[in-house]
Amino acid sequence: MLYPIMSESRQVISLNGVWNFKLDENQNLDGVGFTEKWYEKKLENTMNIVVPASFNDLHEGKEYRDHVGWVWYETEISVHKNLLEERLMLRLDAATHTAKVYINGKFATEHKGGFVPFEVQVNDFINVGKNRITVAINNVLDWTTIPAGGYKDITLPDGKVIKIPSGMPDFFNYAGLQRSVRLYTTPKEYIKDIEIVSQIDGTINYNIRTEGKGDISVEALDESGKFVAKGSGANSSIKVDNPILWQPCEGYMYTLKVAFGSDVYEEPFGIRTVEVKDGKFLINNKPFYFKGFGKHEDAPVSGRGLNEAMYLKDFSLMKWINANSFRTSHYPYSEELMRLADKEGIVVIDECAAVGVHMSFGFSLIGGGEKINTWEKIQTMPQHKQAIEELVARDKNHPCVVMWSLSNESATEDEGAKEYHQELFNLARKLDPQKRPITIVTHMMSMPSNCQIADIVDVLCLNRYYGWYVQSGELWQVEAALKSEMDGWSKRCPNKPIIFTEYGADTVAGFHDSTPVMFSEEYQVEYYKANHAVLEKYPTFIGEQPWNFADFATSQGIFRVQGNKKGVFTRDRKPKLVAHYFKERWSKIPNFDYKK
Ligand code: GCB
Repeated sequence: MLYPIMSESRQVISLNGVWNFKLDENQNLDGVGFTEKWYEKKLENTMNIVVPASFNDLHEGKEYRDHVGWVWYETEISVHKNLLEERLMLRLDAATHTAKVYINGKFATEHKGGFVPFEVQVNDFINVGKNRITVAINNVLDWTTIPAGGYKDITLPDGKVIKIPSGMPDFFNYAGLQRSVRLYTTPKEYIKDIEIVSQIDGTINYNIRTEGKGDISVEALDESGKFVAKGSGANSSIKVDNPILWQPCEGYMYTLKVAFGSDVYEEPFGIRTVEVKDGKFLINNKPFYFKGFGKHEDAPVSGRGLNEAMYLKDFSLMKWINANSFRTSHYPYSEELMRLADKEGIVVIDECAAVGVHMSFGFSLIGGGEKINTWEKIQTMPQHKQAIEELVARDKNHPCVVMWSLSNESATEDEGAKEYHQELFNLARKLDPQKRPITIVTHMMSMPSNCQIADIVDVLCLNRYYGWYVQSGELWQVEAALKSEMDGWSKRCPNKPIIFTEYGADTVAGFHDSTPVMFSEEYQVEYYKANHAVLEKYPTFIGEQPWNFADFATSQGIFRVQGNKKGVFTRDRKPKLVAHYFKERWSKIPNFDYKK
């Protein structure tokens, strides 16, 4: 799906700003707004809300912040007649997690999946003059959604049964219109989609899909806007002489300017290749070492909402600490962030929103709850496939994306995991024009002895907490336990690259101790040293992404102190002691050829 841009043939109109907002009945998963048809007229008794942002932290009170179920957004716009002479689209960059859109009281579209854009042509809904757009959004996750999660029934003293979340992923369930809402126009005959695949000799293969009849011509421009190559036809190739490659930390970007009839669209692209070969992860044919983080889209006040200043700050801190990469744990991040990563040369493992696809995580981890074979019960497959289709459709041309992650910590230790994930792997491989490597990130109970998906993936991405959730406070035990697992992988998958996509220790900024004890800043440093002492010895260990870049909001629980505190930075982006350790460590690890 093309990102909305202005060009000589296209207009973009932002609908961001202050909207009207109303909670539907808390914990009534059906909501009363539909039975009472709130969308038919202007919403009553509303509060102000800002789009884009998560709604949760913008007003006070538990009933508001922890609202479960439907919420209603509404805005009124006035439209000039010229707009309706073009093809007019309404695009919502993210509505988390399920949305129904009404225009002037009429149902226009709906979408399930809270982290990717969707759009609808609105010429038949919009009038010249005043119009009302109403969006109902539901934040409920269950065993059919991606992310997945559970609910349990609670009976109140008055006999009323309500649902409360149970077994949700470890990040606060921020929701709402978290990214931009826009109208945009195209000519009636228009460019639908562009696929770009580059080779490092400067060959650019492209494939352009259009609606209507007309000739297609393309021009490649360099970063200064200078013309460097041209071609024609829908499916062809051009050659850029002496190309400047897209490199980690040097994100050189070209533009493919496509003209079709009266429509013009400009798609940014980089020239680079990625491949997994002989136990190495090659970028432009050179062995790359991942230094970076698992992240979240998370910030005070705006929650998971679009926050471009924070994106730039985070990338600046990543450069300061000598990092080169991150994973979009645990859902696709905003298009603006991905475009910035392209320009900044930050390498991205792009994860679809499949987190929580495990129906007895507690049982597997500590023997708590019931043992359920996830793959016999869970119904996420249709949504999971849609999530992969939408992710690849959105992000396929980004040079920053070097690998797809199809899920985080699903029940990969259970029988059936291989069949479930093989289908998704085949789908992603088929859809991606660049045929990037693909991974499935596994948790601590998915070991060399029982992991069902290790043979499918191109890279083993492991989330491991030796010295935290196991060997807690006993760092001297880390060596033996970690070595035993790593030796297991060397035996089972001798030539497969391994990245630690998560490892970390909760650390409350300002807690210090002369003897490093858990939660102190000193313990966090010692924790990483103990892990690195083992990992460094393995030639196929090709990347380290501590969990997490920054402290982040979670739901409440006895394991969380106002959120997850495993950040290398605090939530307001101040370095903890360990940040200085990583800055020093990573200054000595080059992007390329670290592991020969
Ligand atoms: C994990 C999860 C991540 C959690 C983290 C933790 O394995 O992938 O979402 O936040 O552990 O801190 O427990």
